Amino acid sequence: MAIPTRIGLAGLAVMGQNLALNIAEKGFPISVYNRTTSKVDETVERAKQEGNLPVYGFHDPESFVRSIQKPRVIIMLVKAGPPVDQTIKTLSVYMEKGDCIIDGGNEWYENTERREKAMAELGLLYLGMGVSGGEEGARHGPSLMPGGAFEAYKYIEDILLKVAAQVSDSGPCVTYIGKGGSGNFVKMIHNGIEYGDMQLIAEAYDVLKSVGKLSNEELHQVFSEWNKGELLSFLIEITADIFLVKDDKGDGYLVDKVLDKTGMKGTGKWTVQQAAELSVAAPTIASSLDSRFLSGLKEERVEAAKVFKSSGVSDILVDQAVDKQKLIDDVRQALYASKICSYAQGMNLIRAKSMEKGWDLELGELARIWKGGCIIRAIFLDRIKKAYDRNPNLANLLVDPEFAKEMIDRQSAWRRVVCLAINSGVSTPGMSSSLAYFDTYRRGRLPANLVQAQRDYFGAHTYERIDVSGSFHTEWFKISKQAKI
Ligand code: 2AM
Repeated sequence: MAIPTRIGLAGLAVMGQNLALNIAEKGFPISVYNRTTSKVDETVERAKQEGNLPVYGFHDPESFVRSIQKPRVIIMLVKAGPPVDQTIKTLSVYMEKGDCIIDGGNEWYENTERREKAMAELGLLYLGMGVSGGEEGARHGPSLMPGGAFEAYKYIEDILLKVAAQVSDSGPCVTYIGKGGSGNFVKMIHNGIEYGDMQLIAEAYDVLKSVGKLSNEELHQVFSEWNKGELLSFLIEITADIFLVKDDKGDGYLVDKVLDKTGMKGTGKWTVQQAAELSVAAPTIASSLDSRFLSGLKEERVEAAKVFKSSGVSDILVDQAVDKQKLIDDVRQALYASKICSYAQGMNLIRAKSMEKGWDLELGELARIWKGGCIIRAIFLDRIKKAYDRNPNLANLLVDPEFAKEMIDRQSAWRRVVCLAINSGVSTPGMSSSLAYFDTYRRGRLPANLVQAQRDYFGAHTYERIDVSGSFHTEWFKISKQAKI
């Protein structure tokens, strides 16, 4: 038995099992532990089946911890929240100064910072590491976002570099993110961006299906074709696959039988809450969250559809004749332009938090480690990385010269799709809010002057002028009553 092992992993649900097997497969003997011991045996059995991988199971926390070489590093993959605290408590009593615990769950970044401080008092190191890529990624190469004690990162850098997804032109999908809870924060924003991507793809599907009347076979072809160009990504690829799957319980395709209610675990909500906290506009991500909320109101929506139908309003308002090929091409461009806006919002959220916390995060490096392994992996991320390489202080992705050109080239198609959707009564909140974001951001003058005048009118909040510096207040009520037009 290769004891002491190089590293330990506690929490053997599917993600934990797969990550443990991945680490072992890369040549690092690993100790594993789980509260429910049957999962330990299951993991050891899998390790045997999958090529006699060096995975060593333990049923009690003490022998588990002691089996790991010093300084000990243990990755935890348990449910976020109190289970993490309980697992830390169980394991830390057997750990010694200089040992390290890594939380690989989707944890709220402030919990990680609280735990890092508490652990430091015991002389222990702590990392919060975002792990993206689902079960498949965990087993064969995830994108890893470790943040916290740099010294702890260094202990296991060699492991992470091998375990992470490998992208031929840009290396392993891992980097030291930064201090504190930055790894969890970046993973949270990654998930918010993922919400946006999925919503935008769903809207493209809805417009093509509901307005363009494309069949599932045609949708498969369209998405497969898109996956060869600028939209090439994991999510487009799996979307193309979904349209091929026939219903195993009846006629037709399975996607048409799936209930239109989206679940969620919270990271999208946290992203939008953070956007509000940081005063950073993230309308595409927010609209994808709202869409999930509204999707949950299935029964209400079915009733509402009846109310409007009886008043003569059907789901699709206008049965317009559309040129299918043109629509497909327009929707592709609308999707791409909307996606740029969504990523611009996510990146700006990360930058704002980085400045607030002094994390010094490198946005281009984040785009690089998202190029493989994770759910939002896409060829497009290479363009984002290059944009930040050209200018690390880029105020917004939209004003990078290359992205700006792409937006200009696509804006006519984008507007046509949003107009068509609006006129057809098909909601496209992600595409519409992306377009509104673009149209707001690119205007030198907004109607905010009027809002500011209203604020000064009713609340004497004062206003600034475009021509004279200083802060001003006007008796709007009195003057307007005296005014004659
Ligand atoms: P279990 O198999 O004993 O339930 C995902 O649920 C993982 O988190 C599982 O490995 C699960 O262990 C673990 N987990 C959930 N709550 C836990 C707790 N309070 N203490 C330890 N592990 C926990």
